[in-house]
Amino acid sequence: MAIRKILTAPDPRLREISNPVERVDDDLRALMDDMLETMYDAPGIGLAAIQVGVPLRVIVMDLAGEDEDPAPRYFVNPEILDPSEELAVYEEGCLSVPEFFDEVERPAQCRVKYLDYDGKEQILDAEGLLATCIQHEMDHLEGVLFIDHLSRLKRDRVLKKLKKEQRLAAAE
Ligand code: GNR
Ligand code: NI
Repeated sequence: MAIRKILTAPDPRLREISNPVERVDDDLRALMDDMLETMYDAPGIGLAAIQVGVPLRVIVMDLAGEDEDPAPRYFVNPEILDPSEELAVYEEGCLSVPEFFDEVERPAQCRVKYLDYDGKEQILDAEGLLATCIQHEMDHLEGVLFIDHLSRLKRDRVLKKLKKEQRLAAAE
């Protein structure tokens, strides 16, 4: 396993639409293992493959609390079914938009159809943070960041700050 570098906005690769996985094989499991290790190291509660520069429809997640046992989840080719009309607001953050958090409104519940770590089809009913996190990660697969759900003023302000930080880091 290896920790990979997480891309940060405005890296254009984060705007790519990720491709469906054709087969859940050992190569794909090696990618998922790396993604999980990278996510734990960051630390974060979810990670989409494009965040490490791989444009495949793969997500890893672990919502277990600090004093709970690890509970890794793997989603390959996920599809959202039956999003609820009821909405919920969560304060979101993103490893690709470091040090910025804001509230985003999304369907409170949804169902996800996906392939698991072994390539077996699964259906999961999600609510609360799980539903929010799945939708945040699904957005990554379409090249969408959580700041795209905010006002243009807020989004442009964040992107400008990130650009400046990257310019300063590159000049070191
Ligand atoms: O670590 C993360 N926390 C988080 C908090 C609220 C809503 C979504 C997330 S996902 C984020 C990790 C990440 O960037 N995943 O793409
Ligand atoms: Ni994110």
